[in-house]
Amino acid sequence: SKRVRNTVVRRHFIIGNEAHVLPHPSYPDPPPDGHTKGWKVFVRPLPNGPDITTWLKKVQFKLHHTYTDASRTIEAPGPFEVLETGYGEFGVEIRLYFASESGEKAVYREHYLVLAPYGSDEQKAKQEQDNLVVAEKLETVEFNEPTTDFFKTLTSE
Ligand code: SLL
Repeated sequence: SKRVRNTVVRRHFIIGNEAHVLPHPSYPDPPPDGHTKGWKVFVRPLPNGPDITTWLKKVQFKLHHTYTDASRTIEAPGPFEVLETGYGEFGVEIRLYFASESGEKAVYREHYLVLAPYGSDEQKAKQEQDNLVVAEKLETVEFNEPTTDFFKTLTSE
């Protein structure tokens, strides 16, 4: 299909995780043997940002091979997130799939799970007190010369 020449469309979103020491109300009690942390990995819009499900249709999260069904696929409307318990940190392999009219291949990102408090002593103390660790980053995808149909989707928000 036709493409919009000399045009780049960028979209921003968040990839991150939150983590808690178990037990915690969001996770099964008792946790599986040896599991000390509960965590959630997610792909989400910016706070008060535009909907991302117009252009983002599916997210595959590939967990460490020690998990059963390590590949977790979430279709729009999501939420694009995986809630789990475990004991260790690892890199989550994330594949983003776009609206079919885009003709775009999936885009790959890695998010390294952060389960332990980090930062200054003060920041760590607060994370311990709240029993909440959050590690988020701003991500960008760039669509270079999008198809005319996908361009309409991207700009109709
Ligand atoms: C580590 N390199 O040893 C890492 C490996 C393993 C993560 C982390 C439990 C999986 C399950 C789990 O947390 N696996 O029992 O379902 O720190």
